[in-house]
Amino acid sequence: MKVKVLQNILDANTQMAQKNQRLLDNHRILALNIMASPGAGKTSLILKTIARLKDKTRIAVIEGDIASTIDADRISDQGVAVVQINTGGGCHLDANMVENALNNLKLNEIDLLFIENVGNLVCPAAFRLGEHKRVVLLSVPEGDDKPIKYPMMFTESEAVVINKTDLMPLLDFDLDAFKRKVIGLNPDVEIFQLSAKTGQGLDPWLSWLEAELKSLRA
Ligand SMILES: Nc1nc2c(ncn2[C@@H]2O[C@H](COP(=O)(O)OP(=O)(O)O)[C@@H](O)[C@H]2O)c(=O)[nH]1
Ligand SMILES: [Mg+2]
Repeated sequence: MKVKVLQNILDANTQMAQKNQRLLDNHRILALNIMASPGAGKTSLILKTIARLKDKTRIAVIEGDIASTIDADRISDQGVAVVQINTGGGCHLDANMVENALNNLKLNEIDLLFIENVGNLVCPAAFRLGEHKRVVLLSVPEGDDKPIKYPMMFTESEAVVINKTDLMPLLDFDLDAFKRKVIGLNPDVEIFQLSAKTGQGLDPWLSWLEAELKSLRA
């Protein structure tokens, strides 16, 4: 019985996610669901991307956190439209929350929408939001074994970003082993390695975003 209830919740969420995606498609907005552990660098990557793309791309952000507006304030300081969702304890965003957030954005003025999910390497993977692409960040200090321990996050994503590569010399992160594990789970996934702090390695990530934007508009 419990399984059935959970299934109903997931079905309802999937339907709402499809509705969100239709709305985004109608406005030709590329939406990315950014998922990772707390502190992996989600907000830092969004901020660096804003700094590099905002002159040619209209960007907006939906920030998901259990509490506070700290991240939304950081985004807003850059002059970018942002809506904060506080889940009040919930460990992930769902499609209903995102629908409410979309109602509070000027969709005609957006090309690229980042949805920063709640910091968690487990729950966000199970809930579609209406995004076009799912991106999981893994920062080097978290260790190269995480695809084995949290496989769903890696099987459900279209892109993996290895962040904090500037810390690589200090740690024993095995980059090749990590990539092998990720490709073993998800052979078609895009893998980027960068430092959201220094900006090193950012160009392939930006090129991928620009190509995705272009293909949505083609
Ligand atoms: N050394 C280093 N620190 C980073 C990098 N990216 C983010 N950080 C730091 O990691 C901490 C958490 O970053 P934040 O973007 O808030 O992570 P979030 O919780 O995933 O949004 C902050 O102190 C950042 O300055 C990176 O590439 N290298
Ligand atoms: Mg954040």
